[in-house]
Amino acid sequence: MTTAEPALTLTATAPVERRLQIDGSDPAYGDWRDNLVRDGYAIIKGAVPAEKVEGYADRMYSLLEGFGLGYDRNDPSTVHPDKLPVINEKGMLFTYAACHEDFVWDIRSEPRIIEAFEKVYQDKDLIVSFDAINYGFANRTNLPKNTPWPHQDQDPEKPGFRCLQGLVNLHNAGPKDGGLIVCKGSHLLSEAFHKDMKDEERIPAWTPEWYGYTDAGMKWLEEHGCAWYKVEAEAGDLIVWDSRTAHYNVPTTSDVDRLAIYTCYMPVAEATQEELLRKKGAFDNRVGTTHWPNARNVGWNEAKRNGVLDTIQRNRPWKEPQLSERAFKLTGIPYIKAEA
Ligand SMILES: O=C(O)CCC(=O)C(=O)O
Ligand SMILES: [Fe+2]
Repeated sequence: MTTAEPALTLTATAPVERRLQIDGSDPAYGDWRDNLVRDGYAIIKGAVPAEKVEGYADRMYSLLEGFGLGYDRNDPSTVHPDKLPVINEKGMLFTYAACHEDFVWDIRSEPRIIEAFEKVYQDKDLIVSFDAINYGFANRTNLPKNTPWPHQDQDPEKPGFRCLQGLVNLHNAGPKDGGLIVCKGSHLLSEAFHKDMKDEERIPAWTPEWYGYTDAGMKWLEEHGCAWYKVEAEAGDLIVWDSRTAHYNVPTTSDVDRLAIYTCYMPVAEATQEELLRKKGAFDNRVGTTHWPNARNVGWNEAKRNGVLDTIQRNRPWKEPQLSERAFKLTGIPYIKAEA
């Protein structure tokens, strides 16, 4: 009796994709992930569809005009603190529940943005940060100076690639336009940097997930061959960077306002139940977080102008968001386990 040999079939299998490690062990992907691994940042073109970008920019301007303080997007002389809600010198609008405005949530829910983060983490169960939004006005005559604030958004005690940050530009960001500036390659040197600098005096940080570079730190980066690049991107592009990458933002020197929405996601599996509960509290109260989606730190809505309560106070967004099922998952709320 003869037994038939099983037919040998060769099936081509795609390489198993795994979470990016950004430690020299990642395979080449032939896409923007290779740039992220090498440079510490990358650009994902057209993450917001071109036909939607202008509408988002319009809603972002309308939010400011809707405060009724006199700001008018078509009149540069109205770029004045008296005519605007409280926005800091770096362009951040933190309070007035602005981080939960409907257009901000609509951008956070854009499928191509979410997909970029799914690709990096190889995980579809993600949570999103409730970040500030950024107005980098062109006419800065009446605004305080935005001086360099080089930093990384990660605790030096916790090395390795832990969090991917992102932002979407709603206007083009050319060489003269304001926006993100990064120290290329500094992510891979972060561990060595902190070993060398551990005894140096630190710039005070309000969260452990932040480290500010001193003059000595900047010199170290330069001596180790890291150069600073102003990231150029078009309206609708998503810029992502490793939290370890040294960065800050620069004011515009052109006549184009910078309009940016921060979009940072991480796997819900990397957040504790306690963090998810705190995040739910932040959502319910319509307050913000940092770039870290796990809501280790949450913000507040009370706006203060020169140390005193602003005449305008908002605890709910001007326009409440309508969350899709996907967007609601990004709040982390559906992942909270019922108490036993
Ligand atoms: O506005 C930017 O481009 C960067 C903002 C930033 O680095 C931060 O808020 O930590
Ligand atoms: Fe940052």
